[in-house]
Amino acid sequence: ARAPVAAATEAEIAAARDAINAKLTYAVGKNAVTASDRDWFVATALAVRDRMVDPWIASSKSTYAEGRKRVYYLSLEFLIGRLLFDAMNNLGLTEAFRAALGDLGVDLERLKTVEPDAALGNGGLGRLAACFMDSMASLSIPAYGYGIRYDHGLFRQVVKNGWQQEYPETWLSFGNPWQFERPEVVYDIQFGGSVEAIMSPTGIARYVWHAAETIEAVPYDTPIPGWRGRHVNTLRLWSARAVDPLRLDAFNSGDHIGALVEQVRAEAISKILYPSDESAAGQELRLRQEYFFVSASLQDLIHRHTRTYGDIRSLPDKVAIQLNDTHPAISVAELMRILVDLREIPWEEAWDITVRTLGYTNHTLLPEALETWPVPLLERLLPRQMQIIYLINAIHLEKAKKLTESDDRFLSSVSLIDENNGRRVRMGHLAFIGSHSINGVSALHSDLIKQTIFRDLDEVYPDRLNNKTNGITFRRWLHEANPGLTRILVDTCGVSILDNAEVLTKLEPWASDFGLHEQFGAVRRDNKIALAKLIRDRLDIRVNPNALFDVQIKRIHEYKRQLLNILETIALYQAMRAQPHKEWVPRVKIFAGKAAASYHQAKLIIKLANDVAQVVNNDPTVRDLLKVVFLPNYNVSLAEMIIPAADLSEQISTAGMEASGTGNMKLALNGALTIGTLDGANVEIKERVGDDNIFIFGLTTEEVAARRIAGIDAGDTIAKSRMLADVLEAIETGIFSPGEPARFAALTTALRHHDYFLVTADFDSYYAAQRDVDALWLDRAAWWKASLLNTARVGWFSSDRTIAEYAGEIWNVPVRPAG
Ligand code: DL6
Repeated sequence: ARAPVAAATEAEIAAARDAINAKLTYAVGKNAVTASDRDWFVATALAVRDRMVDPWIASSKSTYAEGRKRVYYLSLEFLIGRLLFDAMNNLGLTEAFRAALGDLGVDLERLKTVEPDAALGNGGLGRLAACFMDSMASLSIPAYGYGIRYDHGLFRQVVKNGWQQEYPETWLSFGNPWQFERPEVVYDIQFGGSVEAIMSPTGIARYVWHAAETIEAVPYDTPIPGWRGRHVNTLRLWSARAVDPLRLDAFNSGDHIGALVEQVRAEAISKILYPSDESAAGQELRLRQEYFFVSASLQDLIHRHTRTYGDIRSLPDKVAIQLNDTHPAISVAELMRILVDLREIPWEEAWDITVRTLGYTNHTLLPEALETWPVPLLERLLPRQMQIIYLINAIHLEKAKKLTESDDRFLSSVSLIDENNGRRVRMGHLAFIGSHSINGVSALHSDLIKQTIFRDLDEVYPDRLNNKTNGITFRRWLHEANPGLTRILVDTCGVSILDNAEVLTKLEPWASDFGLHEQFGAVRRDNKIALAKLIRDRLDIRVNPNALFDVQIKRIHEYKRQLLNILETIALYQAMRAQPHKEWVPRVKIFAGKAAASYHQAKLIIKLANDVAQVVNNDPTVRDLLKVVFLPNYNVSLAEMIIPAADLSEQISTAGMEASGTGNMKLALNGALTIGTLDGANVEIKERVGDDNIFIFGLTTEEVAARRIAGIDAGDTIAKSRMLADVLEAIETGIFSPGEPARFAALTTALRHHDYFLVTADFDSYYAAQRDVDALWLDRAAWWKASLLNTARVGWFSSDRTIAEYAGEIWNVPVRPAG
């Protein structure tokens, strides 16, 4: 497809060619004859990186010169994916580099596939952080992303005989051309030991932490250029290093392994990303990771601040720190320790500085994902921080008592210490109390956190809770992922859509235009052909590009209800078998996503999807009418292939459980129609695209809550639905697991008895909504009108809008859009 931007000039192409050649020769050490695709990729990436350095330095210089406030985004996850097209697109280099490589006999699209995905995140939360980095740079906000440079990102998923297997992922094994190592900037990170109270004539003067263990944090910087390359920010990821590379005495005495033990322990901190999406990994190593990156980041930003402004008291005026979920929540105690113990600032003043500097974003209501740490663990690992948490809690409870003197329930609910489960520190509470702003990530989610987990804290600290509905960067999820569609949008709405997503509304008057429908259809078809080829290459399954591509791509979780989708697939399959000659809408059901390694139900859902695929895809009765595909190893790059090819977007979580979702936004932007519940950001998508252009079904949040209180009687529900009963019976009699009918008993038993996620309750309305989808699909003009209106009306979900809201309402920093 033609790129949506103007072609490059001869001079630009020649300059790109020279730069790539020079890198290939002098940085990679190869010539054109011997160079592999990987060598060409590295040479190209290095040539592109060079173009970022001047604006990077200029951005930093002007931030210092103008005394601008900086934003620090602390996130344990950055799911950035590949960077080559991001960088080239934002710098306006794509066409020059494509042509230059073409002159050198190299295909840029092929090079793209050589770059490994930087999968330093589990899912939505990490991908949001990556979109935010792009938008902060595009809005010229001086910002740093701080995180961990994991040696191994999210595991590689292999599906063997239908079962998920996990293998380590090795994104760094061929080096990383984007990064700048900064070995000269190293911070000591300490753990354990004891706390000494230094006495003065009037009592305790101060506390000194004598740590037992020190490790080093070494930063690696990746420049993040914004749209049109005007501003370049830094993603600074910390790597853990032992102070000494080995214990020489042990080595010399012949203990070659023992000599390395302490080093291995130190370096384990940045070894691997925890593959846990929605549940706190109750591991000591996880807490060590969290403190490691918080301590390094705070030391770094305070060093930068005091070097520039001298006085730490001006921190809230010049610095905003955003905590991405509770993973960096220990920042509250650590910043207090730095201010009180190291800078000798009185407690009240230090607390005021801390609260005015910090903001906290909550990303989930799921109880298992709300981090808590055992008090004894914190006391052992971070003894001084634990003392500070006690003191924060004592002052906080005094304040709370003034509201409700003797209400024990209220006080135990707002306390930082959960006394019900063996004394644990509630990290969400710590982040809440220590921040001036606490936000949810969609309107519904923000309402729900106010009514549930933070209801009582909101009474003590009113006016802190707010909403910032998530967004996505259109640069990656439209311009780069779907250049064909972008070209049409530029031709129809004008080139300013590249700068301002809201301009997409100019498409609305054309929604019924037959010519535009044809163009949209042609691009979608090309994208579907490309995806069909990928499916054939990877799975040896042939799918019909004329069929409706029905897509559910996200982490596998019971609340996301891939199981509901599979049950509907089985029902459809049975209906097709019963009436093979009816006019069916041909469908390809596409699933992709990873399950946490220890999450057995989720892994069983993957197995069921694969087993259903096996039976359906090999049944001649349904021929080309129904195909089921489970694409292994879902990651950012695979999402970029699937999303532009999707006709239908499955957003079917149990209402009240998905905080926001962002895949829902990416798919709607690319023109897929949503079938979904009134959950997360689906609610706002519906408000914007209009009721006629989305398929909503199922229980509402209130109805879900009422059902759970009343006690769910799935047996009753199943008895009332012939179709659902047949589907369950088919699974239980082993139609999809011949010879092993009990294989999926853990799933069907859960459905028949407790069905916490209300799959059975929503089944009939979901099946009916899917038939509405079929009906609209058959009316091609109506379908394309709805598809166009989705694209036209979701401009608001740009992460530029989200970041502008954070900037104006939380961080108090100005934005300067590039366009
Ligand atoms: O806010 C980003 C993303 C939301 O879109 C998803 O709905 C939500 O599930 C996800 N939350 C997490 C929570 N993990 N922890 N802890 O990943 O955040």
